[in-house]
Amino acid sequence: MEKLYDMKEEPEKLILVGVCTGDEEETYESLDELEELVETAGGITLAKVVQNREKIHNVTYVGKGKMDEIRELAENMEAIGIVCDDELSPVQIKNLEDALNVKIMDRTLVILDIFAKRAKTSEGKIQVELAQLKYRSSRLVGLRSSLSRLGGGIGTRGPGEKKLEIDRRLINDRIAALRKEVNELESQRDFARNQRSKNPIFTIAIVGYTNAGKSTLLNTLTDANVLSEDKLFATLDPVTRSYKLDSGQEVLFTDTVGFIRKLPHNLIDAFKSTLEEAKYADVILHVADSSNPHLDTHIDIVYKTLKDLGAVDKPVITLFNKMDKFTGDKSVLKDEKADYVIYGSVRNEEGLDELEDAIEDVINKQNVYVEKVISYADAGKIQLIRKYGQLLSEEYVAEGIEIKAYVPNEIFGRI
Ligand SMILES: Nc1nc2c(ncn2[C@@H]2O[C@H](COP(=O)(O)OP(=O)(O)OP(=O)(O)O)[C@@H](O)[C@H]2O)c(=O)[nH]1
Ligand SMILES: [Mg+2]
Repeated sequence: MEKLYDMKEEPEKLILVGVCTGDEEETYESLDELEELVETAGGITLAKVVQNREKIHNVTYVGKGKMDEIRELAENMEAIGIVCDDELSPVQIKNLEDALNVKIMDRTLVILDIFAKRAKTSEGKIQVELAQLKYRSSRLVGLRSSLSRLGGGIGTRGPGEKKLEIDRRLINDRIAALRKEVNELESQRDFARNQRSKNPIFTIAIVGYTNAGKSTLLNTLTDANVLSEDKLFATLDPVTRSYKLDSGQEVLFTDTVGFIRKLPHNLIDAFKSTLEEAKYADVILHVADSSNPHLDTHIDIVYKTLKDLGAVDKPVITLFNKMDKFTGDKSVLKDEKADYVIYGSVRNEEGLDELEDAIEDVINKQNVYVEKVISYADAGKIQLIRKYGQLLSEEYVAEGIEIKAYVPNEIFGRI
């Protein structure tokens, strides 16, 4: 996994801490992923500690005994901090800080740090900084000593390497200003969406777990030139590109930020308008990485996130991607919630024809069949059908042009 920062300073040496409240496998998977996140943010994992508990400790995250163990481990290994795998409350941070005397971080802080580094557009930067400051403002008491301990490192950098504000009053001013900008951007996006919905162009939202190959797909189909890399969260800003299907119909593809376990709610809030692309799409194109050993968990998380975003009751096409790297038996690749399942490799351009067939099929199911003679005076309407629907045939007869076509409801009304 590529690192985000050129480390001028020593990478932060960290101990990861998780609490297992039931599913042991899930706890370890999640910790492995946290290790990847930490590495991406420029840290080094020295050890992983798991505590089995009925539930996460309200005020100290782990129990007393575990805390002593972690303190000793941190001393012996010279760790400068710990990263807990769940979002810590202000009280938990404060208590851990007092008891362990090292830098206290959590999964959310690490994800926000990566997002800050990745943000490229001004919208992305505003959204990330807002999420970071909201996280920070509610935890200032506990965090202050943690963050000043080193004066830098994970959790202290905003978009553009800018140091995040520490002063409460300044933080609140900045949050208010950023929120205003986000609201403005949101209404612009709503406006653009409204304009789009007047043109009944069929939209396809590409969603999936981070690193599944979403941007690679968009690039392959449309020469979109979106950054696609073997990194977590390579894409933050939504990109929409038009594409002409074989039938001649035009559709729009939108690629956005990938999903992950425990996606911080501050991020979901700040990125709401971006993430909502899925909610307004006509179909969900779910890209999954078949070669990932945790595929099933990833699929569950994608559906859970879609539900949280209100993107439900839509046809779903699942593309099991990276089949070139998949070595097992295909029968284990299952997605019972999907209406269409395709196996392919975007890198080798395999499965793209089937994908297009599935899209055409979804479209045709939503379209209405028309057989009609259009007068020569209205011939312009045929252009409309070509663009938004599927013109099966046209024949010139005495009264006009006799057409057979599939068209969206809106167009049906207009002809
Ligand atoms: N082997 C293999 N690798 C692929 C395939 N498709 C994409 N990749 C690689 O997977 C990595 C991630 O691809 P991206 O397209 O950036 O993934 P993404 O889903 O957009 O990821 P985020 O933007 O981080 O959410 C890149 O290194 C791609 O080259 C494939 O079919 N086979
Ligand atoms: Mg991407």
